[in-house]
Amino acid sequence: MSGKLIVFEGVEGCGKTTQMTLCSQWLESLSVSFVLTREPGGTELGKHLRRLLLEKSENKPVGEVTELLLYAADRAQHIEQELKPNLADGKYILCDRYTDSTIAYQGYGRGLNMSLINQLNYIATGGLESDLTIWLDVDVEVGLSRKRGSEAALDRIEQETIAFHRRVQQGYTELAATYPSRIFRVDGSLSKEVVYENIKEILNKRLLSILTPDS
Ligand code: T5A
Repeated sequence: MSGKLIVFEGVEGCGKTTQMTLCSQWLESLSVSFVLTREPGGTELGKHLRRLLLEKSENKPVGEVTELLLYAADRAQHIEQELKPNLADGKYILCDRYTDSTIAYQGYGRGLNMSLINQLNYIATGGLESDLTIWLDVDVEVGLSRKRGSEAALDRIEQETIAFHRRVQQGYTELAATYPSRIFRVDGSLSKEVVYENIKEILNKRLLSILTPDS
């Protein structure tokens, strides 16, 4: 596979979508072939799974293990239909969330068994890791207040307790410390423009310098 898998991670409202849009405009200006995708919901099947996972339903709660399996199913489909073919085509993939989300949310957040999560991540991905992961680090209160300030209603996971979101944040902190050559922390509390410049610097240094030595 000759493309690159670049993943954006972080707690709710950390700015992934905003930064992925800016980065895609930059890649376009460099004539780099890329795709934008996300988990859950990067395939037709995944769109259905995303709705099931994120819709708030008072009388039909989603079980924790069910939730884990649905995220794994979404990922397995995404890998086969989107990630592998596009990587084989040499494309850059900007992906909103990947395996670290499952570790942070279902592992640290829900407290599910970490070796089970790692096994499921492996089954879903066949061992495909990101080439580089940008972790947008913001306080959970800041991220959630951004989400509350936007028009969309909070989804099922966003409505979890603050303690849950803090555990997720702790998960990202520990993941970044464990995988320093893959996960790069960017301070997501800075302005959108500054966050973008910081991400661009990392991408340029780590991935794009081969293609665009002068940019
Ligand atoms: N999940 C996912 C699991 O539990 N396990 C898994 O394995 C996986 C894959 C997916 C949910 O599923 C969970 C995690 C999630 O709960 P999502 O796709 O992340 O959900 O949901 P989105 O709504 O797309 O994303 P977020 O809610 O996390 O928001 P973003 O994309 O991080 O933030 P963004 O860019 O939309 O910005 C939010 C608001 O903040 C403003 C924006 O303008 C916007 O209004 N903003 C800033 N404001 C000030 N300063 C900045 N630097 C700003 N950047 C953005």
